[in-house]
Amino acid sequence: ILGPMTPLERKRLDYHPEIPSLFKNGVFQIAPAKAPHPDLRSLFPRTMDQKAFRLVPGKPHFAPPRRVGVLFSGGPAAGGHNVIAALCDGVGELIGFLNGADGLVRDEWKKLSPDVVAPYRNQGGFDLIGTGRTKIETPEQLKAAQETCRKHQLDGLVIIGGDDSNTNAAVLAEYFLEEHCSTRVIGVPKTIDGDLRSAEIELSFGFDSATKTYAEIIGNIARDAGSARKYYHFIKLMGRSASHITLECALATQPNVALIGEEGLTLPQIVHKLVDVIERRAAAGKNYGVILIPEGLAEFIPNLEGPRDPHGNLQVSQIETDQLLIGEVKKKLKLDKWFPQGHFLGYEGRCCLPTNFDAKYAYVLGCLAAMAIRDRLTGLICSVQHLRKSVEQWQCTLVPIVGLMHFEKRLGKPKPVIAKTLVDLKGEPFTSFVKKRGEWEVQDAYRHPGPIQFFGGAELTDTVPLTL
Ligand code: FBP
Repeated sequence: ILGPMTPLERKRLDYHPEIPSLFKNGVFQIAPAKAPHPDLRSLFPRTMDQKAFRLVPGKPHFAPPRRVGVLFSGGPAAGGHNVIAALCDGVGELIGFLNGADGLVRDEWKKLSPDVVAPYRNQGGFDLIGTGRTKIETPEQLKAAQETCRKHQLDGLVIIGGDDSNTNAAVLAEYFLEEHCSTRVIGVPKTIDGDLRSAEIELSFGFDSATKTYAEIIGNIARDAGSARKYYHFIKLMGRSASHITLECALATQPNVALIGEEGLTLPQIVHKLVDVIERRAAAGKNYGVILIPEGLAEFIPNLEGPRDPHGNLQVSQIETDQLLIGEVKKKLKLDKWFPQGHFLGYEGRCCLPTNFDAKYAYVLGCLAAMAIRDRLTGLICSVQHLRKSVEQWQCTLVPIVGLMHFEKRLGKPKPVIAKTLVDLKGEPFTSFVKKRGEWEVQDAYRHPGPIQFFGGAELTDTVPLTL
């Protein structure tokens, strides 16, 4: 499907993501793992007491896993193709299931030989094999998935996904053990939302590229706002329930207001806040501004309903929260003239060329998944810690997925799922934002980060997310 590559895409093929040397001279050592919720025992009897496995110096064995399957699940995130590239480099034969878990259930796949993977190295998107949001839960789906893995004699299956997709990975790992199917299942943390975060998982890949893309556009809009001096830009940002993306973009661009859903303000309180800032700015002669709105704000507004995905999540990207707020603010404002503009930044950040950070991080996650399958591990998710430090200092561990799960009401029923992590209102990223935001309301302090850079000094090309 690919058209001729642009010069930049071609140049990115030459980028070689760095990996910690422990992948050449390391082995897994058992490490303590978080105790899972006791009520999960009946659902995960075989994977419940799993330990974690940390990569430490040691004498490695080099026999790679023979056959591995891989699939993307959920929304795209930049870096995904590098997980596949690392698997392709680290396993005997790789096949990719098409369009997410559906490909596994329906046995729709394609061979991922080095030639096929080559043009996708360091490129954005998930278009090599596609993705989907199917939840594997019925006995028929589980059986079909197992039959596919047996038919292809897979040593391992790698599921690249967010919280719901890694819940799928845990369910499959348990089921395969129960059915004596020898395919091992390993999860890789992906999502631009940044909500697959915990003491065990520092960040998912894709967050850095998405937020840098949005921050570039917000910075440009802010400069337009300060130039034209007549518009109020209400910018809704993707990120489902959690406001991590909005917080990261706020720290990067310093808008006049950035709403954080987790603060729990009611709709009237939000409208009151916005009207107050707009009127104070008007009194200072400024009839323009930039306001960031997390799409997940919709989840915090009581009685606001909308469509839900197969996992039971409210599809907040389809709710026009920016327009809702513009309408409510307009009703309360006492200004003669006021020109709001609504924007939605979401899909434009999921498939960009990955930043160096995401290109490296995703490649390392793929190396870790290949090694886990080689060592016959299952029901674990790849975790890389110390991401702020140099790649050589990254600490690579496999963590039991069951330990990250809790019970949540989905479509009216309690379901075991990985908990989405919201913005920590006591954490350093949020508290440092709170210290500054008052200054940004009337006095313009916009920052303009500009586009993602791939060439130049490391201070341009290798920055890490500010919220890290
Ligand atoms: P994942 O959690 O699957 O990575 O998806 C994230 C996301 O991009 C959200 O930010 C957004 O609300 C949602 O996907 C949009 O879903 P869809 O792609 O189905 O429109």
